[in-house]
Amino acid sequence: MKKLLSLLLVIAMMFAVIGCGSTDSDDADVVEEQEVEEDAGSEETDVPADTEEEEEEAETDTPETDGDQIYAMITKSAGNPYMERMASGFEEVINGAGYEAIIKHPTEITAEAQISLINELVAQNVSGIAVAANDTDALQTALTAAMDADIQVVSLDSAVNADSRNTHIQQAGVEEVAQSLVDSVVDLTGGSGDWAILSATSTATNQNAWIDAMETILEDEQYADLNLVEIAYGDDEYQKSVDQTQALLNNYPDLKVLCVPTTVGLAAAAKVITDEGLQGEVIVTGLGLPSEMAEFMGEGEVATPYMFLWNPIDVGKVSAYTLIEMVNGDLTGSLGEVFTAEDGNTYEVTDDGSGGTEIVVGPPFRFDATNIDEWKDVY
Ligand code: RAM
Repeated sequence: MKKLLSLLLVIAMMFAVIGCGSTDSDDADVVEEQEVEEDAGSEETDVPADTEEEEEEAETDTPETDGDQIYAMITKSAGNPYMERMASGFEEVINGAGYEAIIKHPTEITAEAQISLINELVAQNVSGIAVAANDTDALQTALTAAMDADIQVVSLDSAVNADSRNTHIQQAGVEEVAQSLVDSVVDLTGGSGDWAILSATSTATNQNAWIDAMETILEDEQYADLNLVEIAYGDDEYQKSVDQTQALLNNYPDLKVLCVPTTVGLAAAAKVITDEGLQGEVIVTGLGLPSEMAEFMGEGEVATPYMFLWNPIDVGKVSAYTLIEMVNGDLTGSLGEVFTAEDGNTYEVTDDGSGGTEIVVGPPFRFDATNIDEWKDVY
């Protein structure tokens, strides 16, 4: 009987101990969750974990071990073949390195659409985000939250401001692009007369940077006879760009050249000129995708005798190489850093001229009747 009593006592004590233990750990979990939530809401970037336990928990929660890294690209909008080429380069590099790539094409070409996608990706705890921005400043809160959550962020093609990213992947030097476009306008107008610009959206960082740089170049006395009649916006929508081209033709009967620094706009404008049989009278040039523009180029009187671009697939690839280096802790995006990517090329982080850094992919390339057939199947 005595034996039975002491056995019951031992069992009762064991239950008491287990019970206390579980209560303690439940309480601890609640505290930890509260602390984690507070950290997520705080403005600080690098909040170190308070205890070893928390550090371990943070490590298990982030998918940043080899093999399960997720990299995302947010393009400007759906249905733009240039953006699709850029995304394909990104995917190729990320998948080739054994990681998962997510491509998000916003249904609308707006900052708002991009903000909800960024928020989703932060909730998903991806390792890196590359974004072609629809607005320079509007994505700042969302992207800062991403960086605070240890997600590496780069912009590509169209930049966000320096505080909203680690670096920017710049397709080609802004001044070089602007000078190529101004030289084309001078050449194709003969140096004087009416010309217009058909751009993408009025908030696109890249188009605005090219146009600003063109306007600065045009202040020079030597361009005094050129008359820029209007800057119109087709919002990188094909039909809107067609409509804007037709409006410019109606409003400016002496228009000699239409300069279009967007691939969507250039294809639309060249189609209008061709359909209306205006080749040789109104010339369209700018930045175009060879695959979309080949039918409007070539020998003789064509809508577009020549145009410029760079390889959008490479722009996507370089953004992927850059993010991988950053996620693996080998690059921060600071001025002067250099890295050699899987493609064997060496990339340098340079000054972007507006308080941040950038990596320039290459120079703008000229397409004309002599080479368009070679390139139309490439991109
Ligand atoms: C369009 C987009 C893109 C730009 C190219 C040249 O596809 O606006 O951002 O880089 O044109």
